[in-house]
Amino acid sequence: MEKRKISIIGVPSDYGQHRRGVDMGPSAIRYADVSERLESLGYHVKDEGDILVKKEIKNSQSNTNLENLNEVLEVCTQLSIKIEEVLDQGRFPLILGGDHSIAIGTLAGLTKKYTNLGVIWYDAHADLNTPDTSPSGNIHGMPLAVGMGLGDERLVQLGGLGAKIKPENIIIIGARSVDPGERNLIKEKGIRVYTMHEIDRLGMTRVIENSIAYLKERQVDGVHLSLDLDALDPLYTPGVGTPVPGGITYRESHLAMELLEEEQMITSAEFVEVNPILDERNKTADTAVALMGSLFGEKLV
Ligand code: 6HN
Ligand code: MN
Ligand code: MN
Ligand code: MN
Repeated sequence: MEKRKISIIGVPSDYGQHRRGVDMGPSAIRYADVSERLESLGYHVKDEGDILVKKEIKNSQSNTNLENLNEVLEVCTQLSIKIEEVLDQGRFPLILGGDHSIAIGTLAGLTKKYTNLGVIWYDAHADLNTPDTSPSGNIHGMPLAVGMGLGDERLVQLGGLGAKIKPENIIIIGARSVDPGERNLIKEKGIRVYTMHEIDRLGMTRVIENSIAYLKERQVDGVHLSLDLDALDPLYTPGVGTPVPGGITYRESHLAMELLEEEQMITSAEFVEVNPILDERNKTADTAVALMGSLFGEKLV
């Protein structure tokens, strides 16, 4: 089988939340040898460099329900254009965050090509807040809602498409910190969620097998993996801004990536929320790259 061509896109943005340092995520992941790892698996890897993110002094006193909206809009607009370009070249977009607000741009770019996109949201959080329900005003808690067409119109209209993903094409895996407004939305829209409870009860194998079967039934034309490193337990990924105990293990996560690879279903991926300032000797970036290895077919024997 012909190995795919991968384009790495760095998005050094920390505008979706309050903790500085996550803008250095792409550097930390590159330092962990992402290109070399994927090239060793036989892929043609092109590092597209970083999306240009202007560094401004953030007003920590600001008290809005949409922190740094203009900066997030600018970053996401550029990212969506870059992704479209990469897709046009027949390459696999591999996006390195940055905080999770960048997924607004990712989804906008992807849905220029995919009209029935499936999304696997691997995260401790649901990221389904709107400005009305957000407890923090941080946009990194909103990208999945924006993808469904909910929330601030300027974010929703990014890329000019409005709603980009159908609620029934979304699967959240690893949730264990869900806000009241998010819980209501999950129920109202019937979004499929595998919380830690289901992962414990079913095991990761069935969680992923069920997810694959579900997305096939939906007849999706592509599947985006949005992997927030805080889905894993902070034991394995301490370098994240919003850690939540009781998370997915390192081994379960590798298994998940391996099962997805076997199915050859994933058509784009992003690894977000790596914050090297909060990390222990680049452990979180190392874990991200190790998981990419499994996602792209690394085998021991
Ligand atoms: N993330 N639900 C919280 C909020 O502020 O909306 C936390 C969001 C975390 C977002 O980790 O990508
Ligand atoms: Mn604030
Ligand atoms: Mn997230
Ligand atoms: Mn999260």
